[in-house]
Amino acid sequence: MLTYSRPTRHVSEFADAVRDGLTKPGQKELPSKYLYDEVGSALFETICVLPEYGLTRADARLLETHARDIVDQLSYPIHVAELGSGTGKKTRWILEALSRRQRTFYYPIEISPSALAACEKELGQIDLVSVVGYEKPYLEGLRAVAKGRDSQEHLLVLFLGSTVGNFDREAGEDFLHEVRETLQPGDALLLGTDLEKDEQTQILAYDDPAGVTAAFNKNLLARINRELGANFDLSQFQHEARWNEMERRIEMHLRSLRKQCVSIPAALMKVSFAEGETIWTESSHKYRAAEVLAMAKRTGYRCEGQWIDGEWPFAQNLLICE
Ligand code: AVJ
Repeated sequence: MLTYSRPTRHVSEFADAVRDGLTKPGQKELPSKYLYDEVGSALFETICVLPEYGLTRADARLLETHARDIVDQLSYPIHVAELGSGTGKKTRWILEALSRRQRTFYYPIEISPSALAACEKELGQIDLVSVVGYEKPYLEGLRAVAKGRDSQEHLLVLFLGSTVGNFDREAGEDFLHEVRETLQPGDALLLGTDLEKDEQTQILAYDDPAGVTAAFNKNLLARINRELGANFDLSQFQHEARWNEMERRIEMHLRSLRKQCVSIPAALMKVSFAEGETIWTESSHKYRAAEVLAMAKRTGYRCEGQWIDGEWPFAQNLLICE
């Protein structure tokens, strides 16, 4: 029998989430935010350079091409907060465009310490840009940033990479509304949204032939083994990417290849799987350009600009708080 020293807050939160998700009646699930530990974040960086995953390149291309037009629509002085900055690579274009007009503070909000450190290093070197990282969940971090600002300063919030697509459509809209509530009129939200495209292209983006996305997905089980002392046999689970036509989203699952039982000591549980049963680990909702505008309008923004990539349907939406 293994014993554990008193778990840290972070470990017990993870353990609670794992227990909740794996004891759900019907479809088992795990929250996608736990995909991004140090290994997961590194695997995601690799996904971003896969030929099949055009999303990140489209996102970056739009920022590189239109950074000037985007910053021309803002009210000054303005500082930048980014939700889930990752390593912050594509943010450089916006920060450089802003630094031509003013000294800029940049507040990356990121739960992965390794990604946050990389981001501080990558973007801390731009002239006239000061980086202050927050290792916090999105809204908690954003509230802290908003609280610390002077009354005449505006905020530009970046929510790039179609991360909003991880939320169900309704929860995504609620989230935009919550972001709006932490902001002031004239503040801005730059929202990246992946657009619907043909099914084959979408599936391949989440089930690449080199197996990087499969490794990214399975790392969640490896993380449960590492952090919660579990005994998942990774060779007995298979990565699966599905297009859910009704919900217009890609779903990632892990399929149990046989009937099996796994124990997760730090979550005080044993869990059994039927052959073929899946754990649902992530959703990536895909949008229509007009749908994003309607969503923005309902949640308290007006859209000042929508830029769509010509190669990989993806939209950059500049939303201004009413
Ligand atoms: C970082 C959430 C935008 O949904 O496309 C990539 C994550 N998962 N491949 C996405 C992801 C599998 C990605 N987001």
